[in-house]
Amino acid sequence: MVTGMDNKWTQLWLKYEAKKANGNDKYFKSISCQGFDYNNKILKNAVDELIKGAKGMLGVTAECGFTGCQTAEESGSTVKDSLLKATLILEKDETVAAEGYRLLEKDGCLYIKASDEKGLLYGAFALLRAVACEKTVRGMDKTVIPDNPLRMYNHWDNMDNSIERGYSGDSFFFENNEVVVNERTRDYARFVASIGINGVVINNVNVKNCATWLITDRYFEKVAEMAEIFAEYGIKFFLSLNYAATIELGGIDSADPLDERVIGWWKQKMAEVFDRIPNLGGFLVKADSEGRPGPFTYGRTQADGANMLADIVKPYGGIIIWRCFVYNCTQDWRDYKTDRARAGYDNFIKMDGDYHDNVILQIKNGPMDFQIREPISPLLGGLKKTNQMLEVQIAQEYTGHQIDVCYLIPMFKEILDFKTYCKEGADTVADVISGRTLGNKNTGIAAVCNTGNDNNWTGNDLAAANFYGFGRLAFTTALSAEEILDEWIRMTLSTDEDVVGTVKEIMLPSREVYENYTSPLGIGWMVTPHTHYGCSVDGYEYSRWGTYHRADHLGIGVDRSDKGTGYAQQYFEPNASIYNNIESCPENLLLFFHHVPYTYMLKTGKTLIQHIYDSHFEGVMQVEEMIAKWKSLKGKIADEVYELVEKRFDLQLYNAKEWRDQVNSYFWRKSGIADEKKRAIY
Ligand code: GCV
Repeated sequence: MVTGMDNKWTQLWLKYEAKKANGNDKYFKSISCQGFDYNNKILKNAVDELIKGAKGMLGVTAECGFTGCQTAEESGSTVKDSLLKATLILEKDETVAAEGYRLLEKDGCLYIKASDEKGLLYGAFALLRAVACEKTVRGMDKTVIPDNPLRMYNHWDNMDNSIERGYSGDSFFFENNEVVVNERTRDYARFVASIGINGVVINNVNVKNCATWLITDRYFEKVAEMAEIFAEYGIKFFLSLNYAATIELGGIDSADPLDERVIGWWKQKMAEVFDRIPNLGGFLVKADSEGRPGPFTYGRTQADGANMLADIVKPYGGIIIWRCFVYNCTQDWRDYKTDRARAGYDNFIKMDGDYHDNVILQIKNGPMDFQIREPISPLLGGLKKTNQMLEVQIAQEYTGHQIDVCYLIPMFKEILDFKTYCKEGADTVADVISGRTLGNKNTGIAAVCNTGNDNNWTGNDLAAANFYGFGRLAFTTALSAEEILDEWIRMTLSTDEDVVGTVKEIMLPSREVYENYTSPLGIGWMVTPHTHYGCSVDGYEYSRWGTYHRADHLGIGVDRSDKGTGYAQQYFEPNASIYNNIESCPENLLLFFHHVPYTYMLKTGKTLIQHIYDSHFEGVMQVEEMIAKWKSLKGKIADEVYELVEKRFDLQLYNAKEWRDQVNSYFWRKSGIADEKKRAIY
């Protein structure tokens, strides 16, 4: 376990190891700055990073002559001198949009131009990325403006230092019910700032026990210290809030959002909190969900709850991010009418337009819960007058626990590209969450993060591609999953073309591979209850969670058409009709929307049952191929990484075989239909 200053963790993609210069070294000889306040901490951090990167990657000791910079005293030169001889110029340029940057090479000088310090920091990291990827900066003229206003990581860390759905060790934010601030905090901030993250929630949305007290004197000092470090990297600090704090902290017998006592308590509390934690961006709230308290208890709406808090934090510039993961988690499995998939939309759509300006509804990508494949939540774009944020999960809760390799950026691309048909010309999910659809500013994207205090941060070294990739994609939605992966490999593993190519071959299709050996055609689940790793076909079939596959001896799937639960009708046309009709429904979502006979003929010319058998055999074969590819890299990447990943691959193969054999045997036994290819099924 990492404690105090025990600096053992890796530097991920900011290793700053020696690189081929390709002419880049000459630009890093001396750095100057024009138009920015030299004492600004973000600027200072940008410069420190440039100096460190130039030294490590290019062997150049950058001279830097302006105040606020680490080497100012050493160099002893004046600002004026430094401007004359500078090769790298950080320049204020009001024409560059907020948080954006322009990298420009001109007359032998390189400029990082930005209108604010955050943009400058992102520009510095972009330049270092180019150097790390051994791309020449000569002739460069590139302007990049972030697509999404809010780009956040949500951590589900608990104060006892466990992490809900964490697969990379324990929390580095908390230990023994205390807030931990050390060098690792700073490194975390550097990493996430380097990929453009500008907001972080440090504690679990299930706010219990000591975490409720994070908004009290008990923790203010440490929390403010952490928030200050984040601020120095352009990151707004957020906390998850216990909706029932009035009861648990305030001694009031209610959390009714319309009760004057409740409102009064929160007013006083927020004045205190924003005073003590100046860099606080606001709060994330999980209410009326999975046992968490909320306004429903008092017969109030979600809007009543969110607006009450939002109005109170507004004077401090705060926002309330309100999660839409509200559903009946005590369902009777015999009940075919209640459909968990419907719940988000049903609970939130009727109050569209009622949410105040500084409320953002945070919506999981699918209507269920981060399955390997599910449709896009119809709330995204369905809400026409409400600020929306997309929530995805890079913690691999249902996608292999960072044991199995599952590069998720292709899935996130699919989600962002989905056409909701909410507004002509600006109707993709990317449009909605960037603010292009509604012209609003309080929008964005958040991921449930996959980090912990393991030395390599993400348990499996390859899972760091998701940690890296989410930020890159959140900043620039148009980047392809391959471009992002390419960068990450070159910055983290090696710039050797063979390594780059082979790792891409392993990772790019890994989501489909995982899908092949787990639950078929969008039906989801079939996982071991509670842990959510490994196969258990009926694990949740007779439970209260609303997550059923409804397999019988004739077929499988949930009828969510107009003849079933009607979920398909929550979409705009033509999506509603496309999903409603078994013939037009995308086949990879077939079992999500329809109850389908095993003998149903798919467009591939295979029956459904044969598809299930084939995809499961194929999935295991693909894992075997991935492993062979990985083994070909021995000696070409760091031994430590090679070996750790190799061990995880052994576990993945075991897992894949269990899934294959359990799923195939289950459906063979249910259907009585043999595999055409007569392979081993039990
Ligand atoms: C933080 C799922 C997970 C829970 C998680 C919840 C949520 O149900 O299994 O661990 O709780 O989603 O997103 O709030």
